[in-house]
Amino acid sequence: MIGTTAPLAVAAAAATAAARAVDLRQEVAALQARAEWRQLLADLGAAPGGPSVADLLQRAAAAAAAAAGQAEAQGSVGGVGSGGDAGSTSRLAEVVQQVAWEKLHTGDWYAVAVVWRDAYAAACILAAAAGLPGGSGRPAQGGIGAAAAEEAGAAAASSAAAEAAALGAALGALEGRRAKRPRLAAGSAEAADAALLPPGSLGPRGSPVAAADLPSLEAFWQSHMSAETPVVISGAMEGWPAVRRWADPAYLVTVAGPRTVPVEVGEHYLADQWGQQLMTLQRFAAAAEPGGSQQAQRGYLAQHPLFDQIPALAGDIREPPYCCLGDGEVQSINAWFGPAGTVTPLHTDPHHNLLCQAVGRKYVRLYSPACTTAMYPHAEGMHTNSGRVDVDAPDLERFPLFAAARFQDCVLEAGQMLYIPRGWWHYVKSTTVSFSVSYWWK
Ligand SMILES: O=C(O)CCC(=O)C(=O)O
Repeated sequence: MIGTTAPLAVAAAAATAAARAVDLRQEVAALQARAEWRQLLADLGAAPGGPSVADLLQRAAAAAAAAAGQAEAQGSVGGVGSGGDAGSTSRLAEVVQQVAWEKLHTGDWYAVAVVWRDAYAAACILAAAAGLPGGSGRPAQGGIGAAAAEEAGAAAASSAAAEAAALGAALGALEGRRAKRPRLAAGSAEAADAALLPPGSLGPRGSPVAAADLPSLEAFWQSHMSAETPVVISGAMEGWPAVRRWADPAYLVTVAGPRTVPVEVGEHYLADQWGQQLMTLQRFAAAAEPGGSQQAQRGYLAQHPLFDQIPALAGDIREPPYCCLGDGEVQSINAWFGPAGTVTPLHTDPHHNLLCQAVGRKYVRLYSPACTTAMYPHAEGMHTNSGRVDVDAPDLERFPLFAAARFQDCVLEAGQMLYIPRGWWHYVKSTTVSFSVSYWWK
């Protein structure tokens, strides 16, 4: 009960908290009555490691309901967050969160049972309920009376301010990361690569490919896959051991040095004097280093299903979750490994593509399907999906429409992946030793 000398605002806050406690008790009771809740407990009961988690969830929900009952009876500003039951709710919910989190982050994402997502969500709801009204997940100080009410109010306000400050700092950091780089900044890695870039690259004739930091599946679907627009995705290769391991040629040699791989030799696959050679990965990796013979010959281990051939290397890569969209059927996973200067000429593919950069940098230029005429595709033969224009030295007398075609371009860095929508024309040139992995899916 609130003391009669309590200021009106504090009395109002206490009344609001008590009303929230009533709401919450009803919410928790409703949660427990729902068919989904029962289903969740049943599914957990059948999942490996799930029965004890089902038990913890039930106890957390019961403690939340009891705490809401106490708070309602006391008219406490602590809401569900006051008293021992709130503490139990929060501790039990935290354990469930931790167990579910472990399950969600172990193994391949698609192999994790859906029940662990639901268990995690339910635990978050209960943990949030335990922390009302501060929302910190910890029981708020408080009880009866103006002083306690004021203290609770001040604590909530300062915790809210701290949360806002932390959020502001996080957003600031994100904005900083997203800040647009000047195109070809002097002294940058891009500037160092500039000698290798085809004319017009990263300049006003093109525009930068959109960038996104670890977009959600929904955002990726809405803004890129269904909209058929390319995007450079950062932050989605954090779990790839390849990014760290493959930068060291000695690692590749240790894992797969004696294995024989097909290497394309020549300017690119449309050029005269182009051919293929078989050699060991060890020999190719050594010669692909700067100044090595493969750089001079433009040797390229290109579009090769290396991970079927050498499963030990497949353990270093992770299928991007975005590949589950659409029909969600990955058609092929290919390796692209070579020295600086390898070229894949303008072409289109009938698949969605995520080109994942594990090592080094690549320049990529993209033209939408609307530009097909300006790409001057080969009319017949094996290469009707390839353009006749040489992007490095375009013959504008023969191919005049090419000059006006608008494009998007980027330099893909290690740890980034580029989404190339189905049917988009792309030209790719490595500007350093480079190792990429492409995922093609329907
Ligand atoms: O990385 C490359 O050289 C070409 C990649 C490509 O064309 C593709 O993934 O479709």
